Amino acid sequence: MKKVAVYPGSFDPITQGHLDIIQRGARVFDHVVVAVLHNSQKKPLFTVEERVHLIREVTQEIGNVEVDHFEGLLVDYIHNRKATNVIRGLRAITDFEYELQFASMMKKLDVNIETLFMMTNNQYSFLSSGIVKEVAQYGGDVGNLVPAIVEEALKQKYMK
Ligand code: COD
Repeated sequence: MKKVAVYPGSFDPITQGHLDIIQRGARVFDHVVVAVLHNSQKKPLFTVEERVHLIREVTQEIGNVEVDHFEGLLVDYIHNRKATNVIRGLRAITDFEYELQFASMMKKLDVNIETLFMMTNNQYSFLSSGIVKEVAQYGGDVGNLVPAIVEEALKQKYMK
């Protein structure tokens, strides 16, 4: 049976840290679905369509990666996609608390879903979409932190 994993997130926008997890996840699973949360309550910088487009552009050469978006409960989406695993990235100790809660709740909702944690690549351990946006907003260089197409998209956003 094909092993399908979902890598869910806000990805507002995708960073090199996310991309590293996607590349490594694609080596572990037969198929990886990068699932962008469409959350009508939050005001992201990039629309869900923009986020999906940017992720598709930077993952197009990885054959077993698909990019999609979802609304509502992650567990329902996982069932719809007939996936068995969730991939999450772990950076510092501060991630651990939230991720423990997250994985425990997933287990409560469906005992068969296994969450796989991947340690951040050392060079991206400090990296988040939030910090990238903050630096980009004030004209700082985020060139090594996000793919080139994302850097350009950030420039366009903050030029407006
Ligand atoms: N290195 C390694 N991993 C990283 C890095 C980095 N530099 N940066 C981010 N990551 C990891 C994060 O730890 C996370 O695992 C993943 O990448 C995505 O990160 P974000 O910040 O883009 O997305 P999150 O964590 O805000 O996404 C939260 C969800 C959208 C997954 C969650 O809110 C959700 O599923 N919501 C739907 C409602 C639901 O079902 N809630 C209950 C869940 S049990």
